[in-house]
Amino acid sequence: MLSRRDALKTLALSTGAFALNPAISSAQQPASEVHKLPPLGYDYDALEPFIDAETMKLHHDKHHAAYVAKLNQALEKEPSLTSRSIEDLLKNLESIPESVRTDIRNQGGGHYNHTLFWQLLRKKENSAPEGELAKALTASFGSVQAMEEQIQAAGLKQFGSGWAWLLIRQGKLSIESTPNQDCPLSTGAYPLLCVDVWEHAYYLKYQNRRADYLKAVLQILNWDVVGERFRQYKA
Ligand code: MN3
Repeated sequence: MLSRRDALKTLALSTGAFALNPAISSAQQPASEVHKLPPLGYDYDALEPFIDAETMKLHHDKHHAAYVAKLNQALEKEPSLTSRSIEDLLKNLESIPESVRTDIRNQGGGHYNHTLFWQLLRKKENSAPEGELAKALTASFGSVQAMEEQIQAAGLKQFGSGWAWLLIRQGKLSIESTPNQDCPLSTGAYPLLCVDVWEHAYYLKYQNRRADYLKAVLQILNWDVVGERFRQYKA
């Protein structure tokens, strides 16, 4: 007898073989593959014990994958949008036909926000902002520690699901939060850093303790990536 797990695996493998058969594949790129789930870039357990492997696996393979799949489904209704990057779509939500605007905002935002979030996580002792970024953070918030406290406060006060952000708005560093999967690109800001505060990001390990989760994430932020985004903005 096949277990349910084996049966699902067999089904997944046979579905994959079906999709790869050139005799039945379409010559055109199907809309369902316009946007792809990017790899996590590290093992599911790479952030233990700060973020557990099971959460990372579900969060990336199920939640993020669902945003990508639903974004692609929405684009099937508006093929004219398939050549535009996710950044371009989110920066210009007003230009999107109303029939798919909410899907682009929610599913597209979910895709962009998570793609950035994975890049921002890394387990490394004593990681901290450096160089121009450190100077700018200190000038704007008083100290790096004060900046971190504000990110934690933004994540805590976001009611329900959403994100906390360090971003540049009108040339100034700012800490904000957004509800749902709303992306600051849509309101003219340039995101440097984001922290997912949806319950799916932390509930398995932290349950209702969002503050503990935020504290943990602040210890595994990849400040090299934030610094690089800051340099790109300045360039
Ligand atoms: Mn999430």
